[in-house]
Amino acid sequence: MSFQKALEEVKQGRFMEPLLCLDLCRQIRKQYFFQDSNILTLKTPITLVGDIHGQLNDLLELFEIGGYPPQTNYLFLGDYVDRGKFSVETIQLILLLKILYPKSVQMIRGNHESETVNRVYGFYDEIKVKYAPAFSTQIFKGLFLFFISTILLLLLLLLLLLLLLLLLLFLSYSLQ
Ligand SMILES: [Mn+2]
Repeated sequence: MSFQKALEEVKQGRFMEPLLCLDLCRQIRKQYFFQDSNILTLKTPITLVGDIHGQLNDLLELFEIGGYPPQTNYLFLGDYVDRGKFSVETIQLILLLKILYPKSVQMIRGNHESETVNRVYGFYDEIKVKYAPAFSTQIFKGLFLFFISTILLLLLLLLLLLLLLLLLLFLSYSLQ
């Protein structure tokens, strides 16, 4: 099944087949999240959307009113999942739109795009209900691994700062 067809399915409230979902995660990760800059330069007009929290019907209504990408450009501010009952469909819908219309869909990470938070607020349990055990962990990790590049970059930056600090300390000692 193509991503275009999957988009129509998810719009009807049917979550993606596991293998197609994993493929989507892989492609998103490869094409965007490891290459996108940490600072996004965006053009107006752009519609900002925050805190969908698994409310698929609200997201669909929002697109009905505001127009689907690529007709309208969107910046999603994170917190796609948890609390609502359709977190899986919500994140899949947004990721499908991202892969199909990359220039019209930008995403940043909210505090609910995190494994520990998801284990408490519903996303983790929702995936376990919707996908067989053989897939659930992979899908859970897949749907969020793309956000990890930001964390890795931050860690790398911290490490560099630490090294610089050590170097300065070393220099100041050796100059005395
Ligand atoms: Mn929130």
